[in-house]
Amino acid sequence: MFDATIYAARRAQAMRSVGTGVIVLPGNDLLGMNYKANEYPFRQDGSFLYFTGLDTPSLCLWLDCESGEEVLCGPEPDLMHTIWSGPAPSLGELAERAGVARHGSAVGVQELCRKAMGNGREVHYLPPYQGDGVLRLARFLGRTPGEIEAGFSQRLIEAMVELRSLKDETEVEEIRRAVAVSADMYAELMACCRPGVSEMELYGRLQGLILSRGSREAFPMILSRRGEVLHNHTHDQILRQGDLLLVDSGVCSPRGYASDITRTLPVGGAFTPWQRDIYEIVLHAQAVGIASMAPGIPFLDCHLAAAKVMVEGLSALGLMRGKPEVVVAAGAHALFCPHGLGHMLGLDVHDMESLGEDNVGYDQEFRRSGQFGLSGLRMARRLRPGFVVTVEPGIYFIPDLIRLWREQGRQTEFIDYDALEPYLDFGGIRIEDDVLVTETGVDVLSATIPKTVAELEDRMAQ
Ligand SMILES: [Mn+2]
Repeated sequence: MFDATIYAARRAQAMRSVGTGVIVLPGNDLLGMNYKANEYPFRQDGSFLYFTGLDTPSLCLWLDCESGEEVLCGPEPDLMHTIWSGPAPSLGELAERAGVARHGSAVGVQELCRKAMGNGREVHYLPPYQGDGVLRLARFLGRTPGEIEAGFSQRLIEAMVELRSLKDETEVEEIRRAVAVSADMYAELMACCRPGVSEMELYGRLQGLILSRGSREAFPMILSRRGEVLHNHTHDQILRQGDLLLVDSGVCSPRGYASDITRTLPVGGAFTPWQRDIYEIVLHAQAVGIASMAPGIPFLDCHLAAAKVMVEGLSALGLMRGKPEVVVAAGAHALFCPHGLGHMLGLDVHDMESLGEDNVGYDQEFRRSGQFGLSGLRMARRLRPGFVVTVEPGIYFIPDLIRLWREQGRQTEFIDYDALEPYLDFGGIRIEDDVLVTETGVDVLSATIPKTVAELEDRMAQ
């Protein structure tokens, strides 16, 4: 945990921003995997963690925006808890750690809510994303689950996004610590990514390394020789000479901040000429995307700049044609890159996505496009110092998508479908780094993890 004063200052800022009414912020509960007592590993809610630092299930934070009163509610650990799960700090101790003056029972929050509503006060809460969270709020507020899902507070969302978007030095340091574990993990990957090794064996080794560093995954790892499947969570293949292996992975720092890194490696240690051509395009697109970033620049512009580089590169290979600005405006490049350039990173790997992607990555100035590809851009708005954003361009050859577009005669002005035929089993390449926006430009937090062709081939030859 950070010092209690940090959490107190964050809460005070949120109460000032929301201004009137009360805030009720439930933390996450334990979730049953196949029955109640066999639980998934516990993961605290990002906003609750941001306000309390408490990684304990079943708590709820109550904040009165007008009086400044703060209450931490939850169950008091009892003898049965000690017998089955070990001794745990009392609720009072937890409240003290988080700098919250008062604490109360789990039912206390319901009384506080009902009393506030009885006095005609507004109760602000964030959109719940787990069934249990919906039901808890429904109980607290005496509303139906449907009413709860619709009744979240836009004002509280905006206050949270403003606060959590701007990472201070201690938070950036946490992300650096997560990135350091990822760097070790990718070094291990480069040492053992060989033909004949199964994806599952690599997956197990990397999991072991993460755990041995006292860390855990921020999201389920993508590790696949079929990188063109964007969120491929299967690990059932054997690596073959000449494959590309795509690994997209992130871990949690001690205080819960995430890293999110992707590397694509040549199995056997050397890229084929075709692979190198595509790899260099993605790498160049990433470099241009990062170089475009600065305070005040819309991330949308960085996305479009990277997209143009991909069009130029694919045109040089004879796969596309046309003026890059025109091609990108038409969205033809999305055949190869159907996702956005990146997203915010913080306590959540897609930071604050539970608050609604548009609330985090868009604002009054930028509205989400409906165009295929661009519609997947999670973050468009202007960058500010303190933002941490991933930059992750990719080029994928998705056979079903290519065939469909060809059949439909889509974007034929810009795409040479005949030239694409030999690429149908190419797979996909993505390169992802974590980038901090500074007062003057950017700091690539994951810059030490090898990614140039020469670095990767050198490393894998060792
Ligand atoms: Mn990412």
